[in-house]
Amino acid sequence: MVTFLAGGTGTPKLLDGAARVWDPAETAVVANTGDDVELGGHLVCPDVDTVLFAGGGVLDRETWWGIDGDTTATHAELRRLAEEVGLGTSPRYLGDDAQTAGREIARWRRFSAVGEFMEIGDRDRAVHLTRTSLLDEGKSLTEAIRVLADAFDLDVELLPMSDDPVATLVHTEGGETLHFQEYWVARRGEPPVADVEFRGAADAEPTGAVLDALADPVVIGPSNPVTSLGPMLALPGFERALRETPVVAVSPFVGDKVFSGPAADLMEGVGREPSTTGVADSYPFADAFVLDDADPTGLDRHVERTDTRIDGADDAERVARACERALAAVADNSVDAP
Ligand code: FO1
Ligand code: CA
Repeated sequence: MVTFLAGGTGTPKLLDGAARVWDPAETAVVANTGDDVELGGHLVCPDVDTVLFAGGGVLDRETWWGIDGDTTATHAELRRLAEEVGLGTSPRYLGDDAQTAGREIARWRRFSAVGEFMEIGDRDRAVHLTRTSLLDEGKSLTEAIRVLADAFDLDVELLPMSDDPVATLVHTEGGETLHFQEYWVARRGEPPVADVEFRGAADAEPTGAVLDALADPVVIGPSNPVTSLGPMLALPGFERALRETPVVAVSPFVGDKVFSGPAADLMEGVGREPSTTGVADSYPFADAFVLDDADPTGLDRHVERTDTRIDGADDAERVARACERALAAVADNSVDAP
């Protein structure tokens, strides 16, 4: 058995090759839910859905979010209506921190659908509607996602990190507090980051299914340590579980160069060096790292090297094999240890 911790695009890209290395029936994927939002009452889970759509063979692989070839008729009409009456298309926060209908719908991740600031495809929206209705019927997020995983014929076990809401909030140098999606989609990741907070994490719990999955060897793909892994690591008991199992992490950096995304800005914002060294500092529980051949970083933990650029399933398989070697080396060491 092996468990992947996934967020953004890094780990989903690695999963494309993982099926050639580990039996999918023996693979669990724990997905970040810190960047989830409710839009017009529909729960959108971007990091869960990237794994869901990739596994179901329908992911838009240009963007790594949404469904390939999806139409956007409803989204276009939501924006047209809002513009028509002068309401615009900026994010509009809703509600307060009250509990609604037994399910916590907290202000900090709840937005109006007026002028919809994220592009939600028509088929994508059907997934959010189904998920939200399953929650309204009383299912947990874990159960709702299991239903969706069955519908998309997923061959891995896909688990949200928690059934409780957690919201990744970006505090800007300008003194604003923005939900991650507002920072990333509406503001294009431009405002300088002063700090990142995982609202709700201290009161949230990893699910039993997640804790079971963390008893197996863990692979952290080249995801963003702050916004993809940060929300998981902020859950009580999560890091403790990782200390007790072999963990290998793939650096999303080559030295101080990042392949894609906002990782460098966000790491600087939280006071971490935006580099492989900063990644290693973020993962004190990791036993081994997979670094790029060209990465000059030296680490005090086991290192396997390969070309870590992932542009397709063959690249992903090569990086997954390096992860497998790293886990084998860590297992051998613990057997040899006195
Ligand atoms: N990213 C964008 O840059 N623009 C969008 O309009 C957008 C819409 C969207 C809708 C559903 C979904 O699941 C993801 C979406 N994303 C969009 C991606 C998302 O903002 C982030 O890349 C992830 O949250 C980071 O993991
Ligand atoms: Ca460990």
